[in-house]
Amino acid sequence: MELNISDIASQCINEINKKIKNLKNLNIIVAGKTGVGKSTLINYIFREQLAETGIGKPVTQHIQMITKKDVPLTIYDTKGLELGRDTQKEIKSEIMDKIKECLYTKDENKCIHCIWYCVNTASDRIEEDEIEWIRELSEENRETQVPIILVLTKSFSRSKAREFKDYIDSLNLNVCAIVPVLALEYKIDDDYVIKPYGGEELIEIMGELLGDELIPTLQNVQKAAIKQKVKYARGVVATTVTASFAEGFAPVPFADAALLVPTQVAMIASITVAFGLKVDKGIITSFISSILGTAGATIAGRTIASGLFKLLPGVGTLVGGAISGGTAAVITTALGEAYIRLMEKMCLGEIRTQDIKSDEAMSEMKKIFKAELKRNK
Ligand SMILES: Nc1nc2c(ncn2[C@@H]2O[C@H](COP(=O)(O)OP(=O)(O)OP(=O)(O)O)[C@@H](O)[C@H]2O)c(=O)[nH]1
Ligand SMILES: [Mg+2]
Repeated sequence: MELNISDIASQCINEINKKIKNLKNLNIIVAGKTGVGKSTLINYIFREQLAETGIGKPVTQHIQMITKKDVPLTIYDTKGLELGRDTQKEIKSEIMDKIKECLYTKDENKCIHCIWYCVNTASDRIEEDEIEWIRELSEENRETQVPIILVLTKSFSRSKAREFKDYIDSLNLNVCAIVPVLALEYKIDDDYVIKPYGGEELIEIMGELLGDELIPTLQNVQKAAIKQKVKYARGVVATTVTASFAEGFAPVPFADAALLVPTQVAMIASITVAFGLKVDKGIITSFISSILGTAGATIAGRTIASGLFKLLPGVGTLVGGAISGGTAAVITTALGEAYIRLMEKMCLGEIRTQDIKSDEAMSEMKKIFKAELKRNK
């Protein structure tokens, strides 16, 4: 039995595209007075600089819809909350209409899943009219139950943000969470810079609020919470392993190690989609080649097995020359973990796409894979 690396890479790409096509659309309303930092927040949290480069289209007088091709996300940006009571009332009913309209179509892809209301921490106050507005909105939203999150924008000072949060907490507004965020680094003079933060917390809370079917979308579209991506991807690995190689797994002969491939292809595809990076066949090919330690286009199942067992002393002397469920699980976990590390490094800019074929990157992937094999065995 021979494995064709190019072939497997193609399978991965197909599976990735299929999964991307099947992602549900996530729909979020972002509200708040002008200048509080809504657009900056959107660009910080989501990939593709949505607020700058997305296509904005007015849907009602005060609501603009932002979308971008190949991003399964729709943002409704509200305009005019600072223009006084009458406009605020109009915006509230436009929001409620939107929520209800989407509910009635019963189209999951159109439902409003969450509202972010933005308040500027730097201004140090939430105004009376905003408090009223949030109370009224949550009252009208009592049956529709769209979760409302208060985002404290421009939280340059963490301690000030904490105080502000405590104060808003004490108002007992009917909201799911209050999250301080700094969406853009803040420079104090030339010598002190506060880095953006709050994305991890906001995405973690979103993950708790959204239904399971929207989590892959959330991970795909967000770029501000790498830890959350890693956590989710580890979950994918764990689920794959338990679902495929738990008890009852019929041992696979060494030479047929390729039988594990479809499961592993699906796992790699899910992880890729969660990271939302542009991954092409070249990247996958390099990854597989480095893991298998081969520069050739094909590799025999037996060669892989013996190579692996060299890396796994003790497990190599296997029952009847076959790979057991336990070994399949160890190998698949190590594969998943190594791929997650690769994705993470690409997200953090530690490995650039064009460098992936470099000896350095390849040997690093191999090193991670080996270490994971040892760790999981
Ligand atoms: N340093 C820093 N500046 C911010 C942050 N958030 C917003 N700003 C700045 O505040 C100004 C207003 O931000 P926007 O994101 O345009 O505010 P907005 O709510 O979209 O405003 P409208 O579209 O007019 O309603 C811009 O100059 C931003 O650069 C932040 O987290 N850090
Ligand atoms: Mg804006």
